[in-house]
Amino acid sequence: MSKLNRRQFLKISGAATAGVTVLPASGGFWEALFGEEKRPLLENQAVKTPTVCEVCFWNCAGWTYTDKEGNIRKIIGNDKDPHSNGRLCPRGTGGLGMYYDEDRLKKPLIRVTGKDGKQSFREASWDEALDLVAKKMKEIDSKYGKESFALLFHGKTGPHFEHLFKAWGSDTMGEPAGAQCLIAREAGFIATYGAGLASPEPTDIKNADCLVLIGSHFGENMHNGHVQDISDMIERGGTIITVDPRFSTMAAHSTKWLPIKPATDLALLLAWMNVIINENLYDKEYVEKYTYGFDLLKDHVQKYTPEWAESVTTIPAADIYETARMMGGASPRVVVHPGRHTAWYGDDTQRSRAIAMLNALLGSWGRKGGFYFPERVKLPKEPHPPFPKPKWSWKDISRGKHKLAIMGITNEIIDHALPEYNGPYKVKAFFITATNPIQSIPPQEKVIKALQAAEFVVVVDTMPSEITGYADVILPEATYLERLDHIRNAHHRIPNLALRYPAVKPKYETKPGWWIAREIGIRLGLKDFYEWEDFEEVLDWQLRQVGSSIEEMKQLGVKYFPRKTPMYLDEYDGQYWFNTNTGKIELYSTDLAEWGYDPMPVYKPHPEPPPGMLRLIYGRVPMHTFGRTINNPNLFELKKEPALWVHPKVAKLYDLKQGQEVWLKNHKGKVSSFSVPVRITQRIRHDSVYLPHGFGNKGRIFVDGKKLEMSRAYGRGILDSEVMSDVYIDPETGGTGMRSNFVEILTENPHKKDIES
Ligand code: MGD
Ligand code: SF4
Repeated sequence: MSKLNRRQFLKISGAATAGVTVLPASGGFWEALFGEEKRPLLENQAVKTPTVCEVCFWNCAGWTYTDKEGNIRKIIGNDKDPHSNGRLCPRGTGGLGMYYDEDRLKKPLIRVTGKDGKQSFREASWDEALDLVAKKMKEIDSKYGKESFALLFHGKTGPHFEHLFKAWGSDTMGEPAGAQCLIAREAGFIATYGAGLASPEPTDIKNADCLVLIGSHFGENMHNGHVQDISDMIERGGTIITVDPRFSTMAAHSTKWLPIKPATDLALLLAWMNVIINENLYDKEYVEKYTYGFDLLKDHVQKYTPEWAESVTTIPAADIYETARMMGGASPRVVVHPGRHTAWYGDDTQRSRAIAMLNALLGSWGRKGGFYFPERVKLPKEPHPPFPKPKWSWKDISRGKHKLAIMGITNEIIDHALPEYNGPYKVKAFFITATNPIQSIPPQEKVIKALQAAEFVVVVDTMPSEITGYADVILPEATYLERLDHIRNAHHRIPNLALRYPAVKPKYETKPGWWIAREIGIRLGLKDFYEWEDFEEVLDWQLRQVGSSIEEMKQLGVKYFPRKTPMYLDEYDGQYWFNTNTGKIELYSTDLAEWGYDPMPVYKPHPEPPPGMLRLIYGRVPMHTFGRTINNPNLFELKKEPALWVHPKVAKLYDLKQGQEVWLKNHKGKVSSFSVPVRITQRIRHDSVYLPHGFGNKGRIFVDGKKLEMSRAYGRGILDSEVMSDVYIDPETGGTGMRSNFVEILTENPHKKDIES
């Protein structure tokens, strides 16, 4: 493949170069904000405040610049930040659009009519809205118990509400970043190494000679620091192997692209292990010293030959041999990347296990150029009385069925709110903050049914996204640029802390999450859990325990602390004890065996597209994070709507023209609400279509008779979740695989009759 220099790569991967502001120098958004006059911003005219980006969950640290009139003028990266190295991605640079978006929720709202997602609200004071929330929480408690009030959350605002719920006595909680994203990956690595990965993943791409990406579309999904490491790797001439049914941005810069048949990745991984073991390409000393079950694995993979895998994956056996040898040749400086959104096919823990095991064979876990051992600062938690013990919690809902459910499983919490659920753990009310389950927890029909059956729903959001239409009370949160949140304390090469501090006062009548949670807590009689007035006091106390302070962090933004333990395995003199039953890396998992799961991954075929249908695969575009950015005025300018990628053969079959608007109908007859233009391209396999996630917004509420919606994003593109009727449950974790949904393309508007009538 062509060799690109770093500058070209970043340009392609991000549509704009990471670290260079994407705001137009003149016109468009800038003009809309500040009028015709284009005022240059001088350092001495601005106040510089540290922030941590919330546009995606890489959480880069940066600086906001606020001018004398109190306008936030720009956000840039913090040079000291290991997540961004001083360069924000286009989404992060455009993050100030979240603050300036005129469609934002501005005041607390209380429902006045029914509950079908389109109904009416009236404005309320904070006191009235918070009193109502507290009253309803007490009511639900007295009728069903506190545990029946479930919390769904996401992002940095989540911990404020977790604290509230735990202090009150409910631990019925979950986030889509678990079951709909990375839970299976974490479980697969924990079963192998006794350790998960968290974020940012401790991949030592900086020092790697070979990087293998299995469905990880870096550059399109962002992950800023890693994109920078990869572009350096490209410059160094490293080997990159990308496995993807789509010729992704990363595939375009890879040494080898393997256009795998969707749903068959585990077959490829097993065949790679077969070659690496049979051709003695594995790291013998490492495997002998640190692993358990090698001989069992050797026997297990014998049947998974590259020739067998060719028939399953459609990747030629010769390519499987060649890429296995590339990995073996680079061992241990190889990263077989674990990915992040791994909720694909319902065998996701086993696929992630196979990735973990392949890394172990290559000797890359804990090795330079493979995976380093990350470390974080031991930051004490704020002191408070012990949390009361709930009678039941998310663990009772999920752990019996899924032994590796390491966090609340959102879709199971939702199942427990359905009218047909008659068991002991009934969910009767929801508190939903910074997540939009209508888009993110398919199947959509179930979520809607559960929300409609609930006796009370509170939504804390910044935007009138779909979920607000199902609320009884809507509480408008200030954006990340206007509020304090917990200190970012991520695992990293060198332990470090980063501060998010408000650049400006909250706009309109919005309030920060910590304030909302505390006010509810006080109304519930939980004063002992809130022995402070302002969350800044908590942060300052925490920082002082580790020798810093808010004042210092306001100057630094990011502060480093010394490592206490070695970063690589070799520095432990063979004394390393893995946190597994055997103390070794488990190629044969003793836990999985004991709990009745496959102790080593076994390939099982997945559903195939019915005749005439195509598999729906989905992902990200560089300018947007799920649905949270689609109305952001800056980012909307960069990407207004998605396109449906279709292969020329499919286009011919349906007689499609480039850019033609189409609708989708899935294998259960579910039709998309809106249309999307087609992009006819060789870059996608003929058996699949590709649709970026997060578009197709149809949130619309009425406030005192006036329509409130995300005016730019409303109705643009198709939401993938709308045509996801089936999810495949990962038995080990309960995670929901979403990639076995199938669609046909409709060229006529299926809603035409409705419109005409
Ligand atoms: P977002 O679109 O970020 O995704 O799932 P979600 O967290 O539901 O929705 C966040 C909501 O938070 C939006 O309503 C937004 O307006 C609001 N919001 C944004 N910022 C703030 C804030 O500061 N405070 C408050 N209170 N609200 C805020 C993400 C999840 O979705 C993930 S992590 C993955 S990996 C999965 N991806 C995925 C997919 O690709 N396809 C499908 N079909 N489903 C998916 N589900 C998962
Ligand atoms: Fe923000 Fe981009 Fe960093 Fe994500 S990768 S946190 S959007 S700057």
